[in-house]
Amino acid sequence: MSTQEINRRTVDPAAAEMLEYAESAKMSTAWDRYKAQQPQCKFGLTGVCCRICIQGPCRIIPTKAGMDKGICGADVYTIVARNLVRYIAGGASAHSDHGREIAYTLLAVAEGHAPDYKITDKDKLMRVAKRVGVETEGREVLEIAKDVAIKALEDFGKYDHDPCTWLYTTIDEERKAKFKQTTIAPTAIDRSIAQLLHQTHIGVDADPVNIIFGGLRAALSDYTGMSLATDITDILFGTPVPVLTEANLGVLDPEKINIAVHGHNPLLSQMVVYAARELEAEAKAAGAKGINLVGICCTGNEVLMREGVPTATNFGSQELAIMTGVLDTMIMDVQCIAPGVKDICDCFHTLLVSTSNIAKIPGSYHVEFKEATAMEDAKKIIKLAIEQYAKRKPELVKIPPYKKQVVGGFSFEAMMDLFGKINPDSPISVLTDAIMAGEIKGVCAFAGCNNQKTVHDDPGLTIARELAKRDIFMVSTGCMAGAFAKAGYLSSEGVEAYAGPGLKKFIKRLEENSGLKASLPLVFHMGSCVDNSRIANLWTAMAQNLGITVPQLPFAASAPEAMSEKAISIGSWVISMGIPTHVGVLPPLEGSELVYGVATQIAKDVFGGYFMFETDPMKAAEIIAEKIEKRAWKLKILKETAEKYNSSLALVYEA
Ligand code: BF8
Ligand code: SF4
Repeated sequence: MSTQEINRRTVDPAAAEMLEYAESAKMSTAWDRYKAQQPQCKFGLTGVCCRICIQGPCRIIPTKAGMDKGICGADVYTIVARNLVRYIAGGASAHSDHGREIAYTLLAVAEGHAPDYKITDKDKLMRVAKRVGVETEGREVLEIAKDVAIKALEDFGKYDHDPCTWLYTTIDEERKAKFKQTTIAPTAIDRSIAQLLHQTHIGVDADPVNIIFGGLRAALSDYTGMSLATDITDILFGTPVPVLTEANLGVLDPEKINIAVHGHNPLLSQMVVYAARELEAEAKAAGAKGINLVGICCTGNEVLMREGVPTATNFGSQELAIMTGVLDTMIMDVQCIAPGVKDICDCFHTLLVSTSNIAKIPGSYHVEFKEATAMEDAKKIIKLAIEQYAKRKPELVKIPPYKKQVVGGFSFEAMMDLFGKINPDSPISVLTDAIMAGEIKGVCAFAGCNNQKTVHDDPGLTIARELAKRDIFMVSTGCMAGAFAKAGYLSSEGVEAYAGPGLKKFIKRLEENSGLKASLPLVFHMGSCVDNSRIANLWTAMAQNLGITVPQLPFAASAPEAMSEKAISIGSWVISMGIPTHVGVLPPLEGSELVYGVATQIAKDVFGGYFMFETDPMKAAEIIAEKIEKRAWKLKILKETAEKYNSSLALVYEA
C-alpha cells in the first residue's frame, strides 16, 4: 500500500506508521488481505447465498427464472432472514458463554474451589441479590454469592416459562409487557439459541418475520448473558470507578517486559494483573525495569476500567502491536483474536499464549487457564514472558510515539456517583434535567468493532465530533472506546477541541463537582462489549426518571464499524429495547427488501427502536442527531401538554 492509500484506510497515526513499516518489511496484515479479497462476492454481501443444507450453496437471482428460489423452494426473504439471525445465535452464544464462565467462577468462589478469586464488591453482591430475589437477611456473604451464582446459571437452562431473571429485573414494565406481547422474552438463554438454530434448519421456518422474532429472542438472551456477566464481574473484581491511564502503541515501554492481554475474559486478564504485581522483582532480575501490561480489545477494556491498564490498540490494529518488536507475550483468551497475529509473531520474538480450550491457534503456546489454579497459571504465563524478554531483537524495535491520556472507569454506578455530587437525591436527574433544559440534546452510545470495510477508527471519531458540536452527551464501550481512547476523546483534550457550548458547560459542571483530580472526558468509557448492559441501565434509569418509555427517550446508539456476530446481536437487542441504532456498514440484508424493511421500518412500529444503515459518517451524524433532537422536541411538547392539563404523559413512540 502506498502512503496515500494507508492514509485513506486509517486515521490512527500509530497504525499508519506501522502499516508503512509492514509494507517495507513485506508483512501482510488485515489491510492487505481485505484488499486481496476484493471484489467480494455479491451473493454473500447481500445475504442471498444459502448454505444451510448441503444441497447448496443456493444463490438467488430474483430476476432469473429458476434461480429466484433455493433448491428447496426457500424464497429470498427466508434465506436473508435465516442468515441474519444465525449471526445473532453466534453472537449470543459468545456473550452468554462468557457470562456463564463468570457465573461458574462465582459459584466456585462460594463453594471454596477458586481460592485465587474473592468477592471484592460486597455491596454490589447485596444489591444484585435483592434485585434477583435472593434472600440476604442474616445470611453469610458466601451463601448469598452461591445463590446469586445459581440464579444466574438458571437463566441459561431453567425449564419454567418465566422470562430470564437478568432480563426482567433490569428493564422497565413497559418493555416487559412489550416483550411478552411479542413473545420474544427468552425463558432460558441456551434454549433460545438452540431453538433459533432449530428454527432456521432446512425445512422448519420459512416465515421471515417469525424468523426475525426468533432472532430477537436470542438477542435478548445475549443481553441477559452480558447483563449477568457485568454484574458478577463487578462482584468478583470490583465495580469500576474513574481511573486515569493512556492509549495507543506509545504505551509500550522498551525498557519493560510488555505483555498484552487480548480477548474478552476478565477471569484471566484480572488474574494476570494480580500476578504481574507479584512478579515485578523477577522481571527486574531479568534486566527489565518491570512489567508493563497493556490491553487489546475488550479484556483490555475490562482491566482498563478496573485497574487503569493502558490500551495498546483495538481490534483493527491488533497485529500492529506485535510489529513494535517489544511485545514479549500476547496472552489470548476468547473472541476477536485474529489468527493473523500468529504470522506476525513469527516475524518477531513475541510469544503467543492461548489459554482457553476453545480458542487455540496452531503454533501458539498453550497454557490451560483454570479457575482452581488461576494465580499459578497466570504466573506461569508471566514467567514465560520474562524468559521471552531476553530474545528481543533490538534492531527490530520500533514503537510509534503516539499515546493519549484516558479517563475511563465510568460504570453505571460511577456515573451515578458523578451525577450524585450535584443532586444526591436523584443523580440521574442531573442528566435528564440538562436534556429537558436543552443544555444537552440527548445521549448517543457508541459500541462495536473495527471493520476493514471502513476507514479504521474514522467513522466513530467523525460522528462523535459532529455530535459533540451539537451538544449530545456520549458514552462508549468496546473497540469504539478504543478508537476514542487513542484519539484523545476520552480525556479533556476532546472536550476542549470538540464539545459544543452546552455539552462543554454540562461536562465542566460535572467536573467541578466531581472531586476527581483528573478532568472529565468528551466520551465516557463504560467498559467492554458485555458492559453494554451498563448503557441499558443508563437509558432505563433515564426513562424511569422522566416517566416515559425507552422509545421516547432522546437516546440513540451507533456501531460505526460493526463487524462481529456479537455486534449484530447487540444491535438487535438495542433496537428491541427501543433505541434507534446506526450501523456504519451494510450487513447482508439488502438481498431482501422485506427483511431490510423489517429492520429499518417495521421494527420502529413494533419496538420503537430500529436500524439506520449509513456508511457515510457525516450523513450518519446528521441522521443520529436528527433522531435524538426529534425525540427531545417531542418529549418537551408532551411534558408541556401534560403540565398544562395536569394529566399524565402520553406514552407514544417516535413517529
Ligand atoms: O466484544 S467491539 S471487535 S473486541 S466484538 Fe471484538 Fe467488536 Fe472489539 Fe470486544 Ni465487541
Ligand atoms: Fe438451498 Fe434450501 Fe439447502 Fe438453503 S436450505 S442450501 S436454499 S436447498
